[in-house]
Amino acid sequence: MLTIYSHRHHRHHGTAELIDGTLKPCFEMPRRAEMILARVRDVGLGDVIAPRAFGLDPVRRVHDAGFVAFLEHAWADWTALGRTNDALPLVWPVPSVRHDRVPDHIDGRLGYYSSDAGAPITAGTWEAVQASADVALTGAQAVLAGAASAFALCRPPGHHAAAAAMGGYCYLNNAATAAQYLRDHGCARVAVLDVDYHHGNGTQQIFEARPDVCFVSIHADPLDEYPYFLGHADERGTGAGLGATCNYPLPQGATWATYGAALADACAVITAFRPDAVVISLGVDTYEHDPISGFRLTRDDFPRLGAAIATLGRPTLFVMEGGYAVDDIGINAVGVLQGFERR
Ligand code: OKP
Ligand code: ZN
Repeated sequence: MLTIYSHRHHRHHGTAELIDGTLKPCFEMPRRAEMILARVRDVGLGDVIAPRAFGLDPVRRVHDAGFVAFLEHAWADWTALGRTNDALPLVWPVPSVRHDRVPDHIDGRLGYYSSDAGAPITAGTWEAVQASADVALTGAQAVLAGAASAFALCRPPGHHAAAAAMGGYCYLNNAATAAQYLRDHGCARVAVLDVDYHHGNGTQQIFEARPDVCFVSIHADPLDEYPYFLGHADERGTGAGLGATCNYPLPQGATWATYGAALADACAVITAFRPDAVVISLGVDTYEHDPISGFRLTRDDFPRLGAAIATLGRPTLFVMEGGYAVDDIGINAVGVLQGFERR
């Protein structure tokens, strides 16, 4: 399997995140991608290539132009005030206030364009974020060119990013950008299967009203896990997209017995959709030793996950999302890819 990787992800390295009421070093760190790349090379998964530069047009197919411009200029706007620490929001437009005026001040803009304080902007964030989108797009292009599968080793991740909001370590939605690119270049129907421990709220929001991109997600019940406000089983899509969104919220402590059953059901839903291509939002924070998550998948379960995805029998683009047990992230992420190829 071809891997697409950009060293430019190193340009994004947040200092701290607010967790349990205290500042801790960011769990989403450069070593995550380094460990996955090392494992790709160790097992000889296949060639590793750098991404091509696609520019921002394919990104704006799923993101608001004002939001993209905000991301591009946020660091300059922040440092223009003499600030040198990571840029973080501190005030948000709750539903009862106005959303029709975009603030000029960077503090207002950070809140307007975010869902939480979990996505710090640093000097090199925009460069890394653009590279991550290019990694996903280069993977989509490989699949369009006839590859049975490809691995977009994206960092930072993307599935919490909505059309006009960053959040949850995510800035641009790499999986959604790739899915839209597949739609724009010959695939009539595309399925996104999100297996990250956290619900892919951004991806769901981007596609929920559309019948041409189906979104299926298996994740921790939002009643007791981030992102809290989306991911319930009764969210089935809206308008023309009704029926093309499917959520499997699972209880804390879920093991393969529970997870595998949900996955089999999810695969049946995707097969019935008859997609021309499948995009996997690949998070391995479902792992039993993940430091911020509550499922109990083992190292041996990840190849099983890949084998189940292979039964879909469609061209498949894997897009890296979460996973914070950094010492084992390479074994687990590449384990999924090996399970997919071996079946
Ligand atoms: C990003 B991805 C832990 C707080 C979690 C944000 C998590 C973002 C996960 N109790 N805060 O989906 O892996
Ligand atoms: Zn996650």
